[in-house]
Amino acid sequence: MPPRTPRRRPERPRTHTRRTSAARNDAPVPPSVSILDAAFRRAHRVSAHGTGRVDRARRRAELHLVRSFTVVLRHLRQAQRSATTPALTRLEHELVQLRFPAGALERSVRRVRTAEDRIRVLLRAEERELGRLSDPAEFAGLVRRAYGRLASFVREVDPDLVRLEAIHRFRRSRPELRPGEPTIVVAGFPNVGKSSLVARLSSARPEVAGYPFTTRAIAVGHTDLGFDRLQVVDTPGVLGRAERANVAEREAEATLRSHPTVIVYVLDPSETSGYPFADQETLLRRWRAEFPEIPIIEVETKGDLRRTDSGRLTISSKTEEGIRELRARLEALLKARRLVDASSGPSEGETPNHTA
Ligand SMILES: Nc1nc2c(ncn2[C@@H]2O[C@H](COP(=O)(O)OP(=O)(O)OP(=O)(O)O)[C@@H](O)[C@H]2O)c(=O)[nH]1
Ligand SMILES: [Mg+2]
Repeated sequence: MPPRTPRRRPERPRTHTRRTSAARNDAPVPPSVSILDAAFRRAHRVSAHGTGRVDRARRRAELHLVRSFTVVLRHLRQAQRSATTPALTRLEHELVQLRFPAGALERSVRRVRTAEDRIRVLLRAEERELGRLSDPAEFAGLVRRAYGRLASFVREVDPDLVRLEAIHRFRRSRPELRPGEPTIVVAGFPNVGKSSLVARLSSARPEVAGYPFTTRAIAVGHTDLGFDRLQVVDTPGVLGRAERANVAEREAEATLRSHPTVIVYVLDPSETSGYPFADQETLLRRWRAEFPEIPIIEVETKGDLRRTDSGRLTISSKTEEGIRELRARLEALLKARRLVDASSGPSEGETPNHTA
């Protein structure tokens, strides 16, 4: 009797690199490492049944292929889904464009999809090839080669998987602005008292501090103004230097472009913010021209420090002066637009203004 060829199982490939100096320095582990590790672990937990030795070996090889490829495909799908679901609102899309290179999300999704397609094609080709083989000794070699190709496809999209995860985290770090809900955006120069006012008007408790750019990203609170739910959005300060705007200022302006129901423009006549009143009025004029379709309520805050005779509503987040009046004006404005009173709802032919 000829000596039996020892049955060779494909070795489970090692996906954990040895601890290199980079790894010791806590360099991030590429996503492909954990994806492939999960895939190969899953593939090697199979038990194959069959009528004979060859049959069983073939079945085992087939299961190794199908299981490992399926796990990888599931991870790639999940990576795309977590970055793109729920579908980005127009504002979210703008915010992502501001924080990431232009077109980065679309590019990464496309590349990961292409990798998925190539992996599916590879799986079919390897399954066909396996069907043509008859020697169990060759099965293991085929699986090993297929694993190698699979690994290289996944490694190729490592940068995209990293990017998709970053976009997913970025989206989670921003408040969920509901497109159908009336939205009040509080905006103005830095350090004028926007966050203090948002805290007075809504459930939000944003950080308040006596220096500019305390608020670096939009935040949302809710209020009811006696009726329905309203979103109150706190924004980073804007200096109005269109070409030199930092990313926080551009985030604030993107929020205004998202078509809120009403803007509350906060001016600080005391100039304790550090910015001239005249410059604050210039930005207000610019925005009025830029957003003619959005109602803007102008308020002068820090009324406990300084007041003017401009005729604008004077408020103070310290003493609460004017807050009740501001609420009443907001309520009247929203009611006039039939957005607040739940019983009336939008009238026929009227499309509610909202952040979409
Ligand atoms: N006296 C007085 N101080 C106020 C009032 N409102 C805000 N402040 C102070 O002004 C400073 C800035 O307030 P914030 O609410 O953080 O201002 P902001 O516009 O959100 O600032 P950024 O997020 O940096 O743009 C803080 O020291 C507040 O305590 C007010 O009505 N009266
Ligand atoms: Mg603030």
